[in-house]
Amino acid sequence: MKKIEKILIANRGEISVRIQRTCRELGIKTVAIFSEQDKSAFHVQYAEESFALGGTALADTYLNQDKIIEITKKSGADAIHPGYGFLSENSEFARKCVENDIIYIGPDPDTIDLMGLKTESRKLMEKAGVPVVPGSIPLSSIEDVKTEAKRIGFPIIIKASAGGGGKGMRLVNVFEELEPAFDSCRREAQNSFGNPEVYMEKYITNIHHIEFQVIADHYGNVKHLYERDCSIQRRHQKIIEECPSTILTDELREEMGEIAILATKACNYKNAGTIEFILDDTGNFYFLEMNTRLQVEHPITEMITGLDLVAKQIKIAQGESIEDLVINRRGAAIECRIYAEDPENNFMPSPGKLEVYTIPAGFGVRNDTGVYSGYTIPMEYDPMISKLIVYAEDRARAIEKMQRALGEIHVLGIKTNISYLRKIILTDNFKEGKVNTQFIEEHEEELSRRPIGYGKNAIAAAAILKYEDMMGNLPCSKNGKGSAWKMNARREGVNL
Ligand code: MV4
Repeated sequence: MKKIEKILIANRGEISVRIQRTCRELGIKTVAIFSEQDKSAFHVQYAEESFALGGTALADTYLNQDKIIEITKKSGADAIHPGYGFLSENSEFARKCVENDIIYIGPDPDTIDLMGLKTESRKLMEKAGVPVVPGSIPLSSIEDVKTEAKRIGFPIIIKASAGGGGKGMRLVNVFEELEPAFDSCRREAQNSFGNPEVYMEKYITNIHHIEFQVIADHYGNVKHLYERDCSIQRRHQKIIEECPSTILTDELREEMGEIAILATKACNYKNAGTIEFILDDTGNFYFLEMNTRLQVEHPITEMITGLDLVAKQIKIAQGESIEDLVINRRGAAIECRIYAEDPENNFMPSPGKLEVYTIPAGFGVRNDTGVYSGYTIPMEYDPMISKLIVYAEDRARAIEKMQRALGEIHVLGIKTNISYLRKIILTDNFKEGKVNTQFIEEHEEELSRRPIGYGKNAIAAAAILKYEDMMGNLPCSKNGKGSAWKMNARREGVNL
């Protein structure tokens, strides 16, 4: 057992800050890394020590394994937390950490490899008694594809073995579409993952995307921290996540939780992970994949269990047991992902300077962010501004709280999806808990209507505050900067 004293966070933005906050609480020193573009980023300012990666391209910066290992050694950090994205599911990187005597806060490299290849993980899960979607082994010829499609029955979905998270998939409804889908899926698999292997699954319709958070220590103890319902997605991008799921009965929750633990044990998993299931309308559920990292939406699980997942990750990595950990759940939590994008222009990313950014607060409100007022969101990275997380005694109160908290965010200078999120949670179906993966498509018309205005007094106040900040407390003049702010706000659909 080695107490971790200093952690390098191999990431940027909100997740770097999120991890550092727990480190600070635990008395662990933090080391941040940054690209050229991120010189003035919040995660750099927050850390005790920061090192420039010296470049702008991803391969030179957040994906530069050797450089990150070198900085870790130079800084004297004894562990690396990979966050999500970037190197977080890269077994080669995890292996390099181990070889260099650096604690990797995550599972073993072999487990990452195993779960990265979907055909391998399917095989393993099937053997362990975990339900998987009816499907095939790897397919190498079009003859095999045709035979398997006939056996499984349409609709089917062709997936890249090395894929995941919605990339490298082809839905096929009729026999004639098989060959072109197979060819293009193989090509995309080769280009995106460097591995052309594909396989086939029965396509399950009318589904809910339910994932179970699990944690496992080094002594064979595995526990689940209940589910997250991530059914509200747009083009495989999750936008709202919640727990508990509205469609799980206590009985089904217990059954899926047990299967999640079984799946975790089957791959000798250690640290925090997520078992992704699809659940159909008739209560059948299937293992889809395992995410071998901390996930974007982990805070909602923290809110309902009261447990700090990053703290658990660190303690597990330094050899502590979770045997005595009792996991309870209480209330309801919802997360909205606030993006710098324009819902009125096909969700085009809207990077640029956040001239005004007000942070929501109050009872049950959590705002995880890596930006600040005056910061320029770079165009090279994911344009997420923040994750707004609310917690309340039940779902109805959580929705009210989310609506209130969304109204407290005022952004000037760039476009955001805030009004779009407000419209989603105002729909009757969302309020009634009728969410599935088709939700966004089925509500397209309703969600494309004119945005709901921000609180007009608050936005005017924010504009005037910003104006006074720039001009030194002069009253707002008719033709000065103040009216430009108002014009901006009007263009965003606000009636000033
Ligand atoms: C599926 C599926 C239905 N049937 N596989 C999407 C992300 C990746 N982890 C796997 N995904 C899916 N795989 C079978 N056999 C449905 C999804 C899926 C989905 C599909 C279309 C639109 C939204 C979706 C959201 C979650 C999961």
